[in-house]
Amino acid sequence: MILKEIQVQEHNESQYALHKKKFSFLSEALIDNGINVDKILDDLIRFQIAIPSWALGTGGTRFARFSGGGEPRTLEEKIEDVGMIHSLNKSSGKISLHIPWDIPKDYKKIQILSASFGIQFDAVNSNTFQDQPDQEFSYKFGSLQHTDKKVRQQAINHNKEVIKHGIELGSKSITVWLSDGSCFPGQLNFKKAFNRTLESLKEIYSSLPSDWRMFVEYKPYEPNFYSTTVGDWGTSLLFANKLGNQAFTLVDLGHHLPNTNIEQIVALLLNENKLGGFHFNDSKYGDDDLTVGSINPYQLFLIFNELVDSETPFIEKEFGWMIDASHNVKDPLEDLLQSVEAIKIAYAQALVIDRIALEEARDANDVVLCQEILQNAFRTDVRPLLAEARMQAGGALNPVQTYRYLAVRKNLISERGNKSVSSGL
Ligand SMILES: [Mn+2]
Repeated sequence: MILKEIQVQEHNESQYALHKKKFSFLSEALIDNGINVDKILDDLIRFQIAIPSWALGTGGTRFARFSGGGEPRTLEEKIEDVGMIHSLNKSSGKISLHIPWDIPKDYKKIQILSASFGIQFDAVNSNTFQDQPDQEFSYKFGSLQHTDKKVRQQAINHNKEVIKHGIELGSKSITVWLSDGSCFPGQLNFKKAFNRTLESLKEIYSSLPSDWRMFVEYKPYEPNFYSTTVGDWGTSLLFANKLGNQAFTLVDLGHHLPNTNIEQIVALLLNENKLGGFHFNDSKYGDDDLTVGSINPYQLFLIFNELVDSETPFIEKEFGWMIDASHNVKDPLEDLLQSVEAIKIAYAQALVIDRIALEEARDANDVVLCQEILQNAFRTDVRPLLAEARMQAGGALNPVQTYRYLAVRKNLISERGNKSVSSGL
């Protein structure tokens, strides 16, 4: 199903009068506070967040998977679904592919298709956390860390192949997430595992084109439950520093132990010029991969507070902005629309922080005022700014509502069937 801009605009018209009222009220208040509203709108229009190819179908748990129907069956249909999201929100002009789930058969055709939706290719993702039917050696005891050089070499070659697919599609980065680690004390020699992983990563790194970046993603536990070889941001940063200036740390919000101060990690990585990008999601207990902003929107805002607080204009930073969420009970496309919205709300709220006043209050140790300034911004309802930016870019004033009004899922089910299953987890 392909949306026409006119369908979106027609639905916008029914909501325009109310939007105009809300937007005028907010923009007048912001302008009174010396905020450049046009610049914020421009920044919001330019900020694009990549959709992961694996989030377009219903995610599962290790217990069950309940398909919602109409899921994309091929890479072409996944790109079509990202095109659908992008035509509604004008903020998802990128897709992040997972190899081997999304190996293109015809690069040129895929590029023409994605360009027709205005979609570019963000980071490609390798997969050495599960065995593929045709592979010679098993990753049961790890991949890049494995004790057997032959297994490590197979995993290295896979990563090099992922880079090759990425080059063909115009991607500029690879994300390496390893499930390597151990389940029981004594199973693994930590130092040897680290050094073998480093040696393997070095070989992959050496095949990176000069304009590419490598993102090293960390995670504290699962599927290994005693140790993970790239277990935290410090370990990822160690690897990135040893690899060179094309290697960076990737922060997946769900890959932290409960109550970790993620915004401080982000600030320090920015300070070291080693922040590569994000996998956005939300969680209450572990790596829950819930909709961004559904559990802890204040944390998301505090992360954007750090991102905006920088010499380099935020929008010119070349980070990988990616969602990594997938679950069982929502329509995946509605879920992704909600996630993108939550990210952009946090961004817009961070843009309305009075940064000069905040820095002065910090210097004066006025703790109360610091909190007042931050929370004034966090409690500003910036949604009319997002709606205005989307409308100016040709998208929907209210993407989820428009999606439902146009009965997109019903159409997808009639096109693809009720029992289609998306490739992936
Ligand atoms: Mn991730």
